Amino acid sequence: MRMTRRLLLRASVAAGLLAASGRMAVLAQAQARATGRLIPIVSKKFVYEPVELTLKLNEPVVFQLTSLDVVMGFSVPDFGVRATIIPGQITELRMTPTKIGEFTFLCDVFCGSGHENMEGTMKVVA
Ligand SMILES: [Cu+2]
Repeated sequence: MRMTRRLLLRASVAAGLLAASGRMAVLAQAQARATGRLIPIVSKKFVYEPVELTLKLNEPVVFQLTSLDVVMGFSVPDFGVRATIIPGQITELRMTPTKIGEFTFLCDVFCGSGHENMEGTMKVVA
């Protein structure tokens, strides 16, 4: 009887440890997802602010995109990433620049008469 109780105690301690380590793994994943320099970008017809970004090679960034008026897009074709920006929300887009140079980011959601010229420059430096 005493033996069984001890075994049960051990089993519950082991289960508790497993649950705790599982929670820690989830926390570590959340931290990894959140890692990256935060770069707020505000869009409105038909500009981005800032219109020029300087990023470091291989440094992960998280763009925090907002729109002051209509639905916009934010696309960086050279890095194969894009997002749709909904007014009143912060849209997060992660990217790690893996090549040096000057690249264009642009709106890829038709937003009005100035849409075709809505773009900015992304410099990636060593
Ligand atoms: Cu647009």
